[in-house]
Amino acid sequence: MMWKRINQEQITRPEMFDFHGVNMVHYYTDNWENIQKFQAKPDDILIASYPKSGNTWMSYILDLLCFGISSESQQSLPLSSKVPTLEITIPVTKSVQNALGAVGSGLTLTGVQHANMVSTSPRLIKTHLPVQFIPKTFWEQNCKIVYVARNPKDNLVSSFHFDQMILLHPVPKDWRSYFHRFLQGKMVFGSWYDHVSNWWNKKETYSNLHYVFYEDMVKDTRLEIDKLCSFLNLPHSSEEKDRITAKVHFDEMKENPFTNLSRFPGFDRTKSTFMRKGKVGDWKNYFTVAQNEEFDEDYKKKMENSTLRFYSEL
Ligand code: PPS
Repeated sequence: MMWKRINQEQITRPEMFDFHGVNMVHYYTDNWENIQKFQAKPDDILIASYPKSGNTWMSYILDLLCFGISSESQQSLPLSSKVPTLEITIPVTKSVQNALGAVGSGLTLTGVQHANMVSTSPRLIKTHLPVQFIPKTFWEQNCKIVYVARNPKDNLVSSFHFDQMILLHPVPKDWRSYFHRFLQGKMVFGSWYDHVSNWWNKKETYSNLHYVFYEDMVKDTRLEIDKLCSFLNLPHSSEEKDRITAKVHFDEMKENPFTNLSRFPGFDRTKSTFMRKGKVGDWKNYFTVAQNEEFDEDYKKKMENSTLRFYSEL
């Protein structure tokens, strides 16, 4: 729906730059003042993650949990229309800009405008921002936040494929150099290590944060749905939770045009596919033995003081 009106010709591969100590691209910083001034509502649910950690999967689960499996919007609206990405700014066609009342100077649609157009209650809002960049309104309103984290090896492999297809990110060079970029934290949205650790530490001071692991979702989706229902105080029947578990299976989401982003114009689909594999342990098909050793050694150093534990195989 929304994506049809994006002006693909104006999407050009950006450069990465240092933004307050985090590597970013302009598509996620152009609207910075308005992002920081964003007004959250107390019942907003923020779905946060490092890129390629299962945010879309979590968004769909929450959409079904909050609005029901047979709601009208399930038959008519793509997930990406219902769950705005807070920090994004993308070029849109003139008719969309006119319809928005010519907000802003360029022909763009921002995640903030999009979020303000969402009329559901609660609103589900997606972000990949590191915790220190989250607009203060979310903390002030004590919004519920779900953070999804994925083991770094699969995260790296998924990002490598994604960056080849997404026009909003710089083109990755070869696998070898991309591998080292990840270790150095030279990724869009910054270092994986900082992202997952800083969000993890936030749990100590902010109780409305539910931290979920992608690997747990793969291992036992139903159990994670139970935990989400408790966190969100959603009284679903066991049967409804079973139905939702089936509906959010990778194979279902891959075939579902409302969840597989098959219409998003910011992708070069000759390079990869959005619903790629959805597996734990795919990294073994890419890491050499030497790379795995280098990765593990570096990981130990970076994460030695963290209580975070990841599983890179099931
Ligand atoms: S994005 O573009 O940063 O928002 O990507 P994100 O949605 O966070 O993560 C994409 C990866 O999640 C996988 N995925 C799933 N895995 C298992 N089950 C389900 N239902 C599911 N839905 C999405 C998706 O395939 C990407 O991982 P890879 O490893 O590339 O397949």
